[in-house]
Amino acid sequence: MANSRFEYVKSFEQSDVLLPNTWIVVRIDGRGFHKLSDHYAFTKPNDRRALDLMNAAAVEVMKELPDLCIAYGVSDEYSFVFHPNCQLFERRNGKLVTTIVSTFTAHYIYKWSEYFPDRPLLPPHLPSFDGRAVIYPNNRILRDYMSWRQVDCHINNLYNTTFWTMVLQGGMSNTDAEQELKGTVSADKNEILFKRFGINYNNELEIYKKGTVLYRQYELEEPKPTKSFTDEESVESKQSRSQQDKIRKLRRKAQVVIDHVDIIRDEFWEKRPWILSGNP
Ligand code: DGT
Ligand code: MG
Ligand code: MG
Ligand code: MG
Ligand code: MG
Repeated sequence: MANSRFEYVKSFEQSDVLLPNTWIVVRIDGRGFHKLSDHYAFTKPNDRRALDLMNAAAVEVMKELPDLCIAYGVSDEYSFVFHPNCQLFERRNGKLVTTIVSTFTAHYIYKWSEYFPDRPLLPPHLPSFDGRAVIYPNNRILRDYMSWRQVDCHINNLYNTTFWTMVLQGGMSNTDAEQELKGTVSADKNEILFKRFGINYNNELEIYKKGTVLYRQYELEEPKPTKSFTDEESVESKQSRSQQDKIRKLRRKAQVVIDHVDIIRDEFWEKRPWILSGNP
């Protein structure tokens, strides 16, 4: 591009490069989904179609961005995780967040009619999402972040399941149900569900209790070395361009799995060492 006397304005742009060698989590969240879910009459407390649509859009994001190594979704939110060695967009915050938000939103809207064939999407009730990037300095803290979201899913789902059962099956008013649930712990809610409605919370669907985790499954000839990645190693192991391209190719070919499992305990991570190691 030719230089012009206007070009100095470029110097007003500020760097927003995220710290190197840290996990990057981009969390997106539906804007005003309380209202949107009412407008399109989502089933309470969980609408399976709405969750499946969130998951389908997130799978497309994973496919389009092979740099992503795992994602976790619950309700109207999704967390997308980039490995510390990720160099996508030179780790620019704005580029990463806006690309994820717009790619997700595009697929969410594109697929809407597949999941809600009887409820056409019409303005002004169009879904949109906000997004933010947060960096986490080591594996432990990244896992604590993921655990935090899954615990949140469990707490909210137990509350919502109990609340809506009291209202929809028990005929209570919203205010009365809310009042009764004030100050209760998990055991109380389990008991209300079981004693009053014969519902064993454990038998609720895993997708509701645990949320959704997306990761890549590799069907490789031989199992990958299960060496797990340490923080020191991440500093040392600067990958070359060609290494990165090779990894990207492998990731693109891998199948994106939709799972509803515990990601708090070690088992999930030990069984799939490539997620934390970033290899591939
Ligand atoms: P925000 O994020 O500040 O723009 O506001 P909201 O309204 O999106 O609030 P948020 O994100 O804290 O809570 C998510 C809302 O979405 C919550 O009010 C319930 C609704 N929602 C999400 N999934 C479902 C579902 O499966 N069924 C129903 N009925 N509602 C859902
Ligand atoms: Mg919010
Ligand atoms: Mg929201
Ligand atoms: Mg939310
Ligand atoms: Mg451009």
